[in-house]
Amino acid sequence: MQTVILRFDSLPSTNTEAAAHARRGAREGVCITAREQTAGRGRLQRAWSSPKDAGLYLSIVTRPPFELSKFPLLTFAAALAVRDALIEVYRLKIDIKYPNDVLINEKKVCGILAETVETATGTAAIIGIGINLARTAIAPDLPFATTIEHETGCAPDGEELLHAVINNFNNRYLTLALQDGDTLTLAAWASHSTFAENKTVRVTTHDESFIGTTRGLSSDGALRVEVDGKIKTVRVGDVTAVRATALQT
Ligand code: BT5
Repeated sequence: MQTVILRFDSLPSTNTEAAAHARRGAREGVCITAREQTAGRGRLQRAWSSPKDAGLYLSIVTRPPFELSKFPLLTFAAALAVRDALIEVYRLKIDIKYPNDVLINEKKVCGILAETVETATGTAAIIGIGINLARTAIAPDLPFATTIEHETGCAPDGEELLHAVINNFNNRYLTLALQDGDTLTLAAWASHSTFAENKTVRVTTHDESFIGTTRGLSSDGALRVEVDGKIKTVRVGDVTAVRATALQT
């Protein structure tokens, strides 16, 4: 994928802008970035804190050559790419939390929002990535969030990280597009996420909340969670780690 970066000072959301470009026929590899987002979005219309020059806010237009059933794995490919980039540039120890968070020291440094958009030339997928660079990226009311500045003690170079994320996403995307790309991507995700196996987690969906133990990913990318000896398959919702002490109280 050949990337073209379109830079904006301020946008409501780079994902919304990228979707508009895709509808107008933008080709795969168009990457929208903004110095700030005034209406940055997470899943379920949650807000993504995006103050000026405090984070990387980018959205890549993809036109996947594979079947729709593989699309959910784009989020995994993006999380793996962010992990690759953070290790390459900052040598940080990174974890990935199901389904769309990249963590440092158990705190969220990056969120990913993959969305599909119907266009005249087929379904495009917009891969939105937000990474907290400076301490000012997050308000104190986000205790489970962190920034690269906080973790490294240095003001980060967003430009170097932007290129590392794009290059690594290209590689992970090429892998996903292979015939056995789903298997390869799921295996890579599972080997780099402490959430894949044997982790006690709380799962919260719109209609239930339960605690169980993770038992890997299913072939379509759902998280398998064992509860009272039975496997529940989690496709949507929030997953958080539960500490042993929290279970006792
Ligand atoms: C996400 O949603 O984590 C996806 C975030 C995707 C943001 C990128 S930025 C570029 C592109 N353009 C957009 O408009 N979006 C994408 P979710 O899993 O629903 O998490 C949202 C929750 O994370 C919020 O409800 C807050 O609790 C928390 N949060 C908000 N801003 C944060 C930040 N900057 N860092 C860490 N956590 C944050």
